[in-house]
Amino acid sequence: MAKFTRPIAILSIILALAYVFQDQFFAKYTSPTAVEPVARENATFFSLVRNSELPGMLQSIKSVEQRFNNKYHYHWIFANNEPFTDEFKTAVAAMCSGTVEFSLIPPAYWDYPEWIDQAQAAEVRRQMRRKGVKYGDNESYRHMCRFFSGLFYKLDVLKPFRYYWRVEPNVEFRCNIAYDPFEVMRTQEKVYGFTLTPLELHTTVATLWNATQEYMRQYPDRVAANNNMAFLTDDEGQSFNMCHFWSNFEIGDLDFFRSETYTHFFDYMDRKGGIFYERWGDAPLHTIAVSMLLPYTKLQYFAGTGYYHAPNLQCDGPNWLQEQNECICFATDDFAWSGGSCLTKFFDIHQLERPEAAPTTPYTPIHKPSKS
Ligand SMILES: Nc1nc2c(ncn2[C@@H]2O[C@H](COP(=O)(O)OP(=O)(O)O)[C@@H](O)[C@H]2O)c(=O)[nH]1
Ligand SMILES: *[C@@H]1O[C@H](CO)[C@@H](O)[C@H](O)[C@H]1NC(C)=O
Ligand SMILES: *[C@@H]1O[C@H](CO)[C@@H](O)[C@H](O)[C@H]1NC(C)=O
Ligand SMILES: *[C@@H]1O[C@H](CO)[C@@H](O)[C@H](O)[C@H]1NC(C)=O
Ligand SMILES: [Mg+2]
Repeated sequence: MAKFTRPIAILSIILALAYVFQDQFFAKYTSPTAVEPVARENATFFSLVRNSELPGMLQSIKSVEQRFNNKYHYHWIFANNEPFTDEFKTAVAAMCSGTVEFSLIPPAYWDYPEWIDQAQAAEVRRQMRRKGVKYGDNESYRHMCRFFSGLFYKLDVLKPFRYYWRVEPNVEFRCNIAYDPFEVMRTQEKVYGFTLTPLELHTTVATLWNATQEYMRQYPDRVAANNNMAFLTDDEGQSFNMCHFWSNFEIGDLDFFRSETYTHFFDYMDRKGGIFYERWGDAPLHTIAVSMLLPYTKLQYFAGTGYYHAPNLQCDGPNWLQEQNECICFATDDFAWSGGSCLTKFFDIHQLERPEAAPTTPYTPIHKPSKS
């Protein structure tokens, strides 16, 4: 009997080992994606999101994967001020083609700084509620704005990375992105990439422009030459025209945000208290920072992505490109170059060549300054 059992035992062990390590043994024959590996940049996706937003997050991931990331498999970081549920983590990990990481935001990053008078902040929220200001009475929204303005880039999970691409729940890319925007950032030495440029609600930023001018007067050496400040005013600096880069889409250089140049600006603005006493958003704060502290050549407009975040859509590619990139959008629905958008101003003031198919209408001021 021993004569037979020993070979059978050995065979069983070999079969068991083969079963356990089958992925390693057979991957190169069976993997459907056995193609040349695509060069990847030092970059990650980044999403701040709540457990309750899981369906919208999955929809955004699906869109990003289909339109871009299925070729690259970039890492994706999800951050939350509350622990993610197992349901959230499992579903999201299954939808991402790259590695995923979940980050619990330190409580101090989702709290009031000690110089903020919380009773005054609560009073402002009550007033804004009476006036019907969007998100005006919303406390968590302000923590979100402060987190994106001055804190997200300090998270340990982002330390290993140079570039991030912010993705919110319920957004879509309605065209294929047939190149790597991260590669554009690195090779063209860009610091901040944007798509849509709408107007801010002036009731939420009543003293932001004053604070900005004060900063420029106090720290003239920090204001970059060839900057983008003209983008933000239609009356030679007297007032803010409400133009800003819509930060729900942004691709940025984390080394800039982590630098003393940026953090000095953020700390100054944070001390002013406008995030809580008004409703300064991360979008105008990022926009002012990159427009003041950098030459405009560091800013990159990413055309033709079909990016959609309600209610605005970018659909500005020429027909041939829309076909090539399988766009599901119509140029007639494009917001990027429309009269309600500030994009024409960005191209006009810097004498940049507009993308093919973009309208040639020059910028005309759209924000009516409030005379109060
Ligand atoms: N974890 C977490 N994420 C939030 C919270 N509030 C907003 N967010 C996220 O912050 C981003 C901006 O919020 P959103 O509701 O889309 O604001 P809007 O685009 O200005 O209307 C989205 O990615 C949200 O998922 C919150 O209280 N907790
Ligand atoms: C606060 O704003 C968030 C969006 O950031 C929204 O989802 C939530 O419903 C708002 N909460 C209140 C109480 O209005
Ligand atoms: C990626 O970028 C970060 C930040 O600049 C840097 O510390 C890190 O060394 C880079 N990693 C690689 C692999 O180049
Ligand atoms: C802005 O500053 C000017 C003086 O520089 C002042 O007259 C004006 O009241 C300030 N506006 C606000 C809204 O604080
Ligand atoms: Mg949003």
